[in-house]
Amino acid sequence: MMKIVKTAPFQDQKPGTSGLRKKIVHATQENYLENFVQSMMDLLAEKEKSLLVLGGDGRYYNDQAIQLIIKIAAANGVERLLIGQRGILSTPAASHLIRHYSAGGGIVLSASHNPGGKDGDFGIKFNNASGSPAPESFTSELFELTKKISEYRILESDDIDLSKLGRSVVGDMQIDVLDAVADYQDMLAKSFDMTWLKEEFSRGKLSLAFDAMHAVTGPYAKVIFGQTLGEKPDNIVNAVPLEDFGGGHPDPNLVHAKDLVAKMYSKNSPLLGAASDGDGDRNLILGASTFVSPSDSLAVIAEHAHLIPQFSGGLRGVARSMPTSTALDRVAIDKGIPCYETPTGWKFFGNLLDAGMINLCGEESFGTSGDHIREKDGLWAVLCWLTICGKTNKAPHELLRDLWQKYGRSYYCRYDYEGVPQALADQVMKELKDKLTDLKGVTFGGFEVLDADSFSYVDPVDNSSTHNQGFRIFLRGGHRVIYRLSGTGTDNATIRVYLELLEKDTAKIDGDVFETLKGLGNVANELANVTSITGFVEPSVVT
Ligand code: VG1
Ligand code: CO
Repeated sequence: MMKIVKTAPFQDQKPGTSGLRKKIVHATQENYLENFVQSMMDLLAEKEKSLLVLGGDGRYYNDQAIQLIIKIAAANGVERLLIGQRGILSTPAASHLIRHYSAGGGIVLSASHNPGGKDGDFGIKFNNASGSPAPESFTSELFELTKKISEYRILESDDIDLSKLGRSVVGDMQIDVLDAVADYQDMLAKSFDMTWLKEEFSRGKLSLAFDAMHAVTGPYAKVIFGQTLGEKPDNIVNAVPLEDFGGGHPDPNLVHAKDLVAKMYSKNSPLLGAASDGDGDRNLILGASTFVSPSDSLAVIAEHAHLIPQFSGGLRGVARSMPTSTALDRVAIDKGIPCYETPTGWKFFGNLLDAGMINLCGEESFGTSGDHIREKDGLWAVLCWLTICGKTNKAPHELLRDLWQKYGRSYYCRYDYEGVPQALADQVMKELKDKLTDLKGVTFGGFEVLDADSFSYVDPVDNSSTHNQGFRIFLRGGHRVIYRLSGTGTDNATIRVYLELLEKDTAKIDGDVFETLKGLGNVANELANVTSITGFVEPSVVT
């Protein structure tokens, strides 16, 4: 039976960089998720509600949230739901299912790289019919609805058994529980030459250590890297998804993927090391004693795209988020293709991909993908690297060296100041904004400021504009410092400072990244008075 429940609105359901993210205690308040999902339902057109995809990264509260969403969907005229088995889908797999089954969209439950478990975070977002995270026009309208909601509709019914594949009916709605891996794997088999890759593995030319970080990619990695390509099970670690990610932080970087890093920096490491995040859209790429910065990874994939079956028709154009290093731009110039600079967040690539203006894009935050789906795709990026290493007979450090010799090296890293009281973070940004125009021509620690601005973006497809997307400081020599506040955190504010130092002298491209960037890091701190305003002497995380 359908029930109408009176509710009071919450004023804080504003989606951030990638959906709504809140601490579990917050997200599990009475009516909190109900309100958000009902608002989503109110915003969806009839056509979109004919078929929706539903799944999440398996973190704490995933299963309860899925049951709740099923009942609200059934009471709101959704005709069919496709759900991953046990309610689990990686973000790239969800994006693929939406496209593959021509769904009207999908609801993806994930707080991505944020910690899980009872004390961790929960997240929810809507992806549109092309599989892309909903654009800002949708999320801002959604936010407006959440501030006014007064009732929600829910079907009173028993929970659905999501452990078995197959069809069932709830109220007037049909539910299909799908294998979370199968369709995604078929899709990847079209993007890559799996038979050839498998041979390269069996000849010992390719080898991979993969760390699923107890998050969603475990089952995917076991099937794709293990069963299909033949990598040894021992080399696919932390492959059992846990609702608290084993107490770890499912963020694949040098800080949180420590075990993998230790393995790759030891003797007898495999050719490639890789890890993915909570929901499977991020990737970390390592070689023997080598860290591949995500910005360089994107540039290497662009440089060698012709070796990847998905790109056999060539790259039409590429894009990177604004803070991502300019390494990609130089490859694009060499190839004579356009390179677009978008605000942070995958949703800004959607229109460019849909319009066929780009077919490869990425972010410095360990996100890379192509036009096969509309999300970043962790395992896909690993398959790109395996393909490029195999076809060129080169290890990651050789591919990086080739890139830097040809184009110069963008030494790159990001300083994160986490848990900064919101008022202080706002003060850092406000003071910086006020002095942006005065910075021009001033020299700090040997770096001369050529220009400084607040980044705005006009989408070349629909002309929508987005403002205040971070401050860009352009320095003489092609160096940059970028400042922005995170839009995915749930604990006070996080200030992100992105450092890029362009070295064109090939005699100087082998330096240590963090050492090389220290001077620029000090300048960045001084420019924005980070230490004097926040009291943080050092960043909390450097990646
Ligand atoms: C961060 C990254 C951004 C990424 C976003 C979602 O956002 O900087 O590049 O798109 O996370 O990633 P922010 O606003 O905290 O800087 V995750 O893997 O949701 O899916
Ligand atoms: Co993610």
